[in-house]
Amino acid sequence: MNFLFVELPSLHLVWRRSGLEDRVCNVIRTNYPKPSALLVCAIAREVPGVNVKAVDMKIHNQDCIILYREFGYEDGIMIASRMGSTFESVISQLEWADVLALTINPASWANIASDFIAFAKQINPNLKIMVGGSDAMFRAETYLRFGADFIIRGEGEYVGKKLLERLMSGSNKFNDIVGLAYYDNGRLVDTGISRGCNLDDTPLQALDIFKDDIPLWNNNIEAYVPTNIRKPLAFLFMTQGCNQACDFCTTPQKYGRLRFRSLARIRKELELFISYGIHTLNIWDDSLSSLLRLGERDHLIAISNMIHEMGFAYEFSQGMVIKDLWDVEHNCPDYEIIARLYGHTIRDGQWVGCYGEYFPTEFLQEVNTSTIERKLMTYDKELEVMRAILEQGVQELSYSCIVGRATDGDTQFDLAAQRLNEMTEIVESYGAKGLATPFMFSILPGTILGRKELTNCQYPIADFPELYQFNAAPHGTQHYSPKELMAAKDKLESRVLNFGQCQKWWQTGRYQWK
Ligand code: B12
Ligand code: SF4
Repeated sequence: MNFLFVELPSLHLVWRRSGLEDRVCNVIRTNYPKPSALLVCAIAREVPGVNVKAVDMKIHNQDCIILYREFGYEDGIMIASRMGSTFESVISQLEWADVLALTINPASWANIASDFIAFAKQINPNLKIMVGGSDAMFRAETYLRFGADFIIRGEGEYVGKKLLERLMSGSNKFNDIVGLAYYDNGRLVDTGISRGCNLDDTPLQALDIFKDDIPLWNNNIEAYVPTNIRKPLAFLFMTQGCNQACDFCTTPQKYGRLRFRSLARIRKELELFISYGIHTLNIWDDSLSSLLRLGERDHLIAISNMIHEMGFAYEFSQGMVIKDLWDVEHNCPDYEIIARLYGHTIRDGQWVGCYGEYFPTEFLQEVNTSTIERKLMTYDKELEVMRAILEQGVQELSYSCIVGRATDGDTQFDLAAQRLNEMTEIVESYGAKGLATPFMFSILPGTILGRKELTNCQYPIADFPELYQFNAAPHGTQHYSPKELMAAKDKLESRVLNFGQCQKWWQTGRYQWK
């Protein structure tokens, strides 16, 4: 059986208004290792008789921008395009395949997925199409209507294998496989969400399948990797799930409770990276520091020691739960753990240890951030943790503010601007680079909020999925219409980024350091 994984082209969303410059309204990220592809391909090839190929359409042909849809948005139009390889460029792979696998995590890719599924079925009507990821698993019927045959709900480790085995055997019985949605004679069958797999049983990332792309994995997430850090880089996940329950986040519903990998398993993955010449990591765990709350302090320290011993430079691209870095007993930052996680040395002329992090402050527009989410602390304590991290000599820090909650108006935006600038000043006073990245609050399927409020948006997800990606406003607030909210975010950006940074961001969807 021939199994093809396709990483679809990027979304490129432009807001066009009369008399104003066009404005890119989404972050565009391309040159990174695709974690879902690397894992799903590894899962598939564990099934005897399955041949695996993969194509990353985001990383190639980035000059190619093809319009696929326009829609009215406030006083202008949104122009939605695909950026990357053309559909036509994968015809021969689609003809070769028996199974097509897609991962659709961000909802904003839904219409690209829909068009690609239709295209793939036209090229090869016998294809079985499987789609997983955050958006597909929580909007399974939408993706089945697009033409997908199976939706993978939750973790794919067991589901993926079982499903492929069943298809290989010619069986039509799938209703005993937990983690699937599909139509059986027009009737929806939903076997629930698959969560809680043993992370040590997960196969290693299928780097060999992407070996030609590895040299292109040279960009981290916000702006650029410092020049003194070796490229290419790899993505590393050592835990899965989360025991917190922030109401805007999909992770707890998607993966369930926090679990972690053994040191031996992590070491194997790191050895694999080294064998491909990779010495830099983007650590993407949703809440790595929550190991502390699980009573796994020693494990966290051992992980950090091992990564250092093995000579890796790394950044915490998803950040840490800031509150976990606070020593409650002594009422100060947990200096010991911060030194372990964020420290570095120079070995043989190379940076070994932490060079950067995303610092998830999230709701700086609130006077008391700690009342918004359990994972946050008061602003002054957050700053203390930030200073403690900077003392370790990290080179760059990005920090966010999620704006556009129902109560947000001018006062909140002013406070956000003031605090983001204050943070930049602090970061720069340590000789590091700071980058403020305000995000638009979006209510997503699979979140606590989504269950209550998804249908109240002026631009519902079913019709306008492109707007659900943290940089466009599918809704307004009590004080702003969607258009005014967009303007407020632009103004905030112009207050916390310099002219060049704003131009780059608004014109290309890419951040840059000052
Ligand atoms: C790493 C990450 C990124 C990376 C990589 C992209 C990616 N993988 O999607 C980067 C930084 C590029 C990224 C960017 C964005 N992201 Co992001 N990202 C994540 C994060 C933290 C982990 C996802 C991941 O890679 N996990 C590891 C892989 C292995 O797991 P997985 O994809 O879930 O796959 C497993 C299963 O789902 C299943 N599976 C999936 N597909 C398939 C297919 C088959 C056939 C099978 C069998 C199984 C299967 O099996 C896999 C193994 O268990 C998630 C949060 C989360 N915990 O999910 C957010 C998340 C996916 N991101 C999100 C968003 C919104 C974005 C952005 C739009 C944010 C922004 N404004 O910039 C951008 C857009 C992406 C882009 N390229 O421009 C949202 C999506 C929510 C939604 N429904 O829209 C999430 C869920 C975070 C959140 N806020 O809740 N992201
Ligand atoms: S935002 Fe972070 S801490 Fe909160 S539920 Fe999601 S993963 Fe957990």
